[in-house]
Amino acid sequence: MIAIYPGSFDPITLGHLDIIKRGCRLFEQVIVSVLRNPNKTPLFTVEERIEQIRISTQGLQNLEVDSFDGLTVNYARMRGAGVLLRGLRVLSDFEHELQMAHTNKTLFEQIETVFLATSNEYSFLSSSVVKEIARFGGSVDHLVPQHVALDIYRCYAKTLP
Ligand code: COD
Repeated sequence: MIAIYPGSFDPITLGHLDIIKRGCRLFEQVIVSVLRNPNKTPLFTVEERIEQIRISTQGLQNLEVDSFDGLTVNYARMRGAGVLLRGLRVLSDFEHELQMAHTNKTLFEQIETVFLATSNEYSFLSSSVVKEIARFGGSVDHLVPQHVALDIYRCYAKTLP
């Protein structure tokens, strides 16, 4: 079974990475795919995020990194995937994720959404939290892979006066 793990990954965090590694143990193939979203102004370009994910996931044999635009279910259908993999952290995630899962099911009957509960130590972690800490000069070394932390510091150093 092929599972798609779709997301923004701006940037990838240790929470994402934990879901990816666990997903790779559950499914024959996992495709981590970055949404090309023209309505958002991300910190990193799609190409930069793909590269960050590739470096972070080296050694995972059944993993592919890709990007997509449009509806996730259309992309899943095109890639022959039967599962959308998602992570759950808090109750508010659940409401939003359940709505998305139901909506996706109305668009593509064969698709199943599989939720993995966050590992305890990452339950507070999101890409937004990481960016907020870094923007105000804090350390994100314990929240993202080391090479991603360096990219983030470089990014914010550029924006400082
Ligand atoms: N622990 C566990 N899981 C985590 C953690 C953590 N610390 N951090 C994030 N996650 C999970 C998130 O809950 C999510 O499941 C996934 O990782 C990706 O997170 P993000 O924040 O990088 O990406 P999202 O949630 O912004 O991605 C949203 C999509 C791009 C998948 C969604 O907007 C989408 O499908 N868009 C395409 C248009 C579409 O098809 N719309 C119809 C659906 S209603």
